[in-house]
Amino acid sequence: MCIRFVHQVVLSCLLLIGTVQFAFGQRWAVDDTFYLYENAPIQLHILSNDEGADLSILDVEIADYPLRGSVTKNFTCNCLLYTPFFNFGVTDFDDSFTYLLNEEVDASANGGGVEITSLSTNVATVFLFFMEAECEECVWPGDVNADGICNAWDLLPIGISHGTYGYARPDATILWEGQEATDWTYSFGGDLNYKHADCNGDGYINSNDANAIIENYGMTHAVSTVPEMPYDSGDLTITLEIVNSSVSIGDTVVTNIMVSGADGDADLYGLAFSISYNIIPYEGTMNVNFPESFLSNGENTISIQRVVDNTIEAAITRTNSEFANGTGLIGVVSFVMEDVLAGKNTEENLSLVFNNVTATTPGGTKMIVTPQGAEVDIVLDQNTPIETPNFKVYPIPAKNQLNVHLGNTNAYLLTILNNAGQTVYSSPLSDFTPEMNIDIQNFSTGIYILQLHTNQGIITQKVPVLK
Ligand SMILES: [Ca+2]
Ligand SMILES: [Ca+2]
Repeated sequence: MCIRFVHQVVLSCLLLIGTVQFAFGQRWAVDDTFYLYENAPIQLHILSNDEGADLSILDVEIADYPLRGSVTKNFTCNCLLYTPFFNFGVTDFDDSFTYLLNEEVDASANGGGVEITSLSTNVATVFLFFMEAECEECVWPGDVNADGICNAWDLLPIGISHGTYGYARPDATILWEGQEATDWTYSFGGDLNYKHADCNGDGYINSNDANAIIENYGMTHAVSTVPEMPYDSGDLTITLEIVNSSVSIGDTVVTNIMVSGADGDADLYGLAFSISYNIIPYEGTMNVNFPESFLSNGENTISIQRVVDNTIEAAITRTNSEFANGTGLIGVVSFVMEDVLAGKNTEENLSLVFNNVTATTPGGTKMIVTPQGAEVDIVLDQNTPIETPNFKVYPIPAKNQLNVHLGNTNAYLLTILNNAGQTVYSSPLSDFTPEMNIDIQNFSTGIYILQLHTNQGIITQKVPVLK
């Protein structure tokens, strides 16, 4: 559906009160209050609803007629005349009708309606509403699989159709709105035209179209049906393996994403998934890396990821229309653990769970996937706050140099992690080190985690760096 907001003002010599009402859904109009007398017509200027269009009342067709009055087109006022029947306002208080507009005149509108509610004898509120044109076949840039939401799963059809040419969209943008587009020759395995993968509308499907997914991530629009990709018989298992044997607050948690097929090697083309977690990571540290693997050799793949609430959503797909065959590690999830969720206790485990795992073939079918999550113990006992008198980190935010006053922490190692949980600085400390002046000129803007390793545990301090 193409979004269009329209203001409506109805004028009448019998106008009593006009109040603006921000109506629900697709309705957007101004209420008007009329005196209604039986058999006395009122003028309804419905065409003012259709802002910018030069419409004639000839372009209006009444779709559903009112039950307690009559409606006619009036060429003099270029409006509709509504005439209440005999008992309106006395024993009958409500009425309504709908109308359609000629789409050739205004493709963005398909009509509207009028609701009449009598407040008391002879006084009625008349509410005109405007219906937007149905645009079921429109392209919403980023919602490639046309399921009504823009997210990681939309990357998979781009991988399948990568390199295909078709009709460019006139006046194309990647703004989140329904955009008219001519059907291309090809469709995905389901009833989904390739035009939806050309997010930027240039008539060619390639990695640039994934930018619309990033731009519009999480946006939604209404859909009446969702095209489903058919299933293939190929099956594979995807497993999370947490590398840490136990996890304490402040630790960098590393989890491998492993893939295998029914008989060892797997055939795989694209993969989208979310992983939910029951802990709080340091802001900005939750990350999925797709290192070189049987699926990705650094070429012919595109990937995307986004943290959404307590999950991370990610997708990777090949773009060369050829299966990758192999087994083993295809991704690494890493984060620094800040805290357990409220209500958790020492008996809880860190739990990572796969959701909505979708694997695709080059031909556009889905494969059967068996997802397996992972758990490890959370160790809270070691995390009773360590006394850190005189420990100071400054300036905050830091720019080119970071000063760390160690006080009496007796730390033996200082490390700094980036927001992907990777160690970017490490230095052993001796008992005689009262202060460290660390050159961070090569650091880019972001949140870093400074860790002091002591015999009592790890002291963690967030350090924002601003260039
Ligand atoms: Ca989608
Ligand atoms: Ca394109």
